[in-house]
Amino acid sequence: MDKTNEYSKDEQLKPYRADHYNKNLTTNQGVPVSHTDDSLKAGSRGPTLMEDFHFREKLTHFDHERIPERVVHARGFGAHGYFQAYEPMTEFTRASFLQDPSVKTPVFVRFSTAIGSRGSADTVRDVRGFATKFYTKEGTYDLVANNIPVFFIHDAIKFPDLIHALKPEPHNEIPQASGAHDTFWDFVASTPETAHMVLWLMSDRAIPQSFRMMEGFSVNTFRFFNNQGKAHFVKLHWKPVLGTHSLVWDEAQKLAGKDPDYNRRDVWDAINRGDFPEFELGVQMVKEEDEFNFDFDILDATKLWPEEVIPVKKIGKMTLDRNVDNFFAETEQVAFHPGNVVPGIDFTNDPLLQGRLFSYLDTQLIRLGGPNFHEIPINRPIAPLHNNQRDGYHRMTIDKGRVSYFPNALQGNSPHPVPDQEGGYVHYTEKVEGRKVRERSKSFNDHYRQSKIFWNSMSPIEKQHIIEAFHFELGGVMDKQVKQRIVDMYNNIDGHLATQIAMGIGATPPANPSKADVSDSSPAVSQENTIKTAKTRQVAILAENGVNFSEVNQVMNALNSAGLHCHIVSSKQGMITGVDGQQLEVNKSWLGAGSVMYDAVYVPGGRQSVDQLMQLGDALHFINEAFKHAKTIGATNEGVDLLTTSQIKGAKTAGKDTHAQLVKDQGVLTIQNAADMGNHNQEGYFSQEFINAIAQHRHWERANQKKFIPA
Ligand code: HDD
Repeated sequence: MDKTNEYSKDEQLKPYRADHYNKNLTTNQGVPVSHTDDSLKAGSRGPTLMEDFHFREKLTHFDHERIPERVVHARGFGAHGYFQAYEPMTEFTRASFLQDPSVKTPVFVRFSTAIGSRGSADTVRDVRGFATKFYTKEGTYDLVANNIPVFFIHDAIKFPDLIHALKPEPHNEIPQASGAHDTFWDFVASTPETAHMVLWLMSDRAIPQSFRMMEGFSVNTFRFFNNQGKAHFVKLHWKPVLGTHSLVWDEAQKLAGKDPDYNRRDVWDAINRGDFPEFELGVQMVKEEDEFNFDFDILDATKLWPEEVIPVKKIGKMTLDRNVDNFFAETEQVAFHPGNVVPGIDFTNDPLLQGRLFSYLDTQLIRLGGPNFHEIPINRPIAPLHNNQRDGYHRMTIDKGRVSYFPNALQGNSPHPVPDQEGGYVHYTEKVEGRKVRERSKSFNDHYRQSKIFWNSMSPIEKQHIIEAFHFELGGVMDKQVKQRIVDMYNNIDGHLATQIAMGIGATPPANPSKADVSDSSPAVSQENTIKTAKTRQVAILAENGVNFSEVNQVMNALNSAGLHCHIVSSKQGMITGVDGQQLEVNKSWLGAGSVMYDAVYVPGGRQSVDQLMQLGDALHFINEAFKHAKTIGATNEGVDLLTTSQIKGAKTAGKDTHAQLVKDQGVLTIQNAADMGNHNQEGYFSQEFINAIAQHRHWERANQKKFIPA
C-alpha cells in the first residue's frame, strides 16, 4: 500500500464538502425553494406572514452565525499539508509519526496573532501563534507553538492578569491589537519575569515578514520517551526553509492600513502559486540526568535553551500544500490543545504548561458549543475512535448497542484498554513528591541574564529597531511613573539600552547605568544569521507606456526562473505598450499597490516611460519608501534617471558615459548602455546580481539606516 497516503485527511473531509455549483436551492430540510427574493406577504404591499418558513429559517440561521472568537489568538489563518520524518526517532520516542520517512502524516496549521480581535490587522506588533495538528495513525498530536521561544510569565495562573493587561483597556476598548498603553506596561513594570519576552516583543521577531518566514517554538518543556521508558526533556522548533525575516515597523504600520490581510494573503497566494511553505521540525533534547546542569531552570518558560548549548536536531519536514475550502468550517472551528499528545510524548512540571493543559479544552467547550467539538470534521482524528462517552450537544456519532460502560460482558469487554506494549498511551512514570505550597521556585528568579544574552546577540540594526519599538510602545503610555519604572527595569539588563529608551520617551535616564556583566550571546537568535534566499520574493516593476519591453522581459524571465514573482505597477490597470509596440499587462495601479507590499523594485528603461515616472509623485514615493526600508532597488538604462531624481541619487549609480558597466551600491544596482540583462545564473549580469541582492532581504549598511551605537 502506498504508505505516503495511508491516512488521508483529505479523503476524510471529502464527504463533508458541499459543492453548490449548478444545484437546486433548498431549505435546511431539503425542500426546493421557488423564490428567495421576496418574503411571503398578504398582498405585495402587505405584512410578511409568519408561515413563511423559508424566510424564518434563513433569517434565524443568519442571526446565529457568529460564535465567540478565541479569547486570545482570535485572528488566525490555516492551511493543510503533510509531515515526513527524516529518520526513525525510536531511540528517543515511540511516537509513530516520527519513525518512517516514507509516511506522510496529514497536518493542519493555524498561524495567528495573539492579542488582536478576529478582524484586526495581520502586521501588528505581537507574538505569532504557530499551531500544528498532526493527524497521526495513533491519534491527534497538537504542537501549539509561538514564533517567540519564551513567554511572559512562569505560572499559568497569571495568564488572565497578563491578557487583561494587554488587551484593549476595559474603559474604552482602546488600543486594538497593541501593547502601546498604560495597563500593559504597568503589568510589565510590576512583573519582572516578563522582561525577557518583552524584549523579544520589541524586536523584529514580533513583525514577521511572512508566516512562511518565521520560526515556531514549543516554549514549554515536554518529554519524549522511548519503548524502554527512557525519557528526555525536549523543546520543539519549526525552522522555515526560507529563513526568518521581518518587516520594518514603518512598513508594518502602513501594511495594517493598505492590506490588513497581508500575511494571510501571502500564505494563500503562495500555496495557490505552488510556493508551498516548508518548515523543518527540530528538537532540543536534555537527558533526565542533566536536568540541573544549566544556569537556567529547564522548566522555566521565560527562559530559552541556547541552541549553541543544546543543539537543535532536525527530525522532519512539514509542507503546507492546500488552502482551506471554507474558513469558518476549518480555520475558525479548529481546536488545538497542548494536552493532545500521542504515545512517546508526555508533559513536564513546567507550571505554564500545566495550566495550559486545563485552559484549552475549557475555552473550547464554550467556543464550540459543548463536549462534542472533536466530531467537527477538522477536529476529527484520522485514527479510529471508540469509547463510552455519549450524548451532549451536537452529538454526531450514532453509537450502536446497549453498552456504554466498561468492564462489560454484553459487548465482549469492548472497547477494551490497549496494553502499553500494544500501543496504549502510558504516561512517563515520573516520580512526583512535595508538600502543598503556593510558591515560585527560586530557580526561576533570574529574570535578566537571558535578556542580557538576547540583547548581546542583536546586530546594531536589530538593537536600533528594539529601541525604536520601546519608543513607539511607551509613547502610547500616559502615566509617567509607568514609563520611568520600565526604564529602571531595563537598567537591570543594559544601562545604555535603558538610557536610550528614556531619551526617547521623556523619562529620566538611569543615574547609574548598569554595566554589562554578561558577555554571552547566542547567534541563533539574531535574524542576521538566518538563511538568505530570494525564492518567492515579490518584485515591483515600475512602468508606463514606452517602457523598454526587452529589458522587462529579460529581467522578468530571470526572476521567475529563480522563483521570484513580479508585478507590473503603473498608472492604470489594463495593458501598456512598450517602446517596440509589444504589450505588457499591468498588475497593480499606484492606488492599489505600495512599496510595502514588495521586497524589491525594478525600474526598466524606455525614455517615454521613465519621463512619465519622473513626473509622478506616486512613483517617486514608491521608490523612496522602498529605499527608506532598505530594500533592493534596480534600474537599467533610462530607468537610472528615476533614481537620480529621487532620494536615491546619493547612491552610486551607473553614469551615462560608461559603457555597459554594472554598478552595485548597498543594494542599489544600475547599468547603462546595456541591452543584455542576462538570463538566470549568469553571474555579473544585472539580473543575477539583482537576484543576489534581493536574497540579502534588506541592506542595513545604507547610511539612511540608523544603527545602534554602543555607549
Ligand atoms: Fe495559548 C490559544 C500558544 C500560553 C491559553 N495559545 C493559543 C493558540 C496558540 C497558543 C498558538 C491559538 C491556537 C489556535 O490557533 O486555535 N499559548 C501558546 C503558547 C503559550 C501559550 C506557545 C506559551 C507557552 N495559552 C498560554 C497560557 C494559557 C493559554 C499560559 C492559559 C493558561 N491559549 C490559551 C487559550 C487558547 C489559546 C485561552 C485560546 C483559544 C484556544 O485556546 O483554543 O486556551
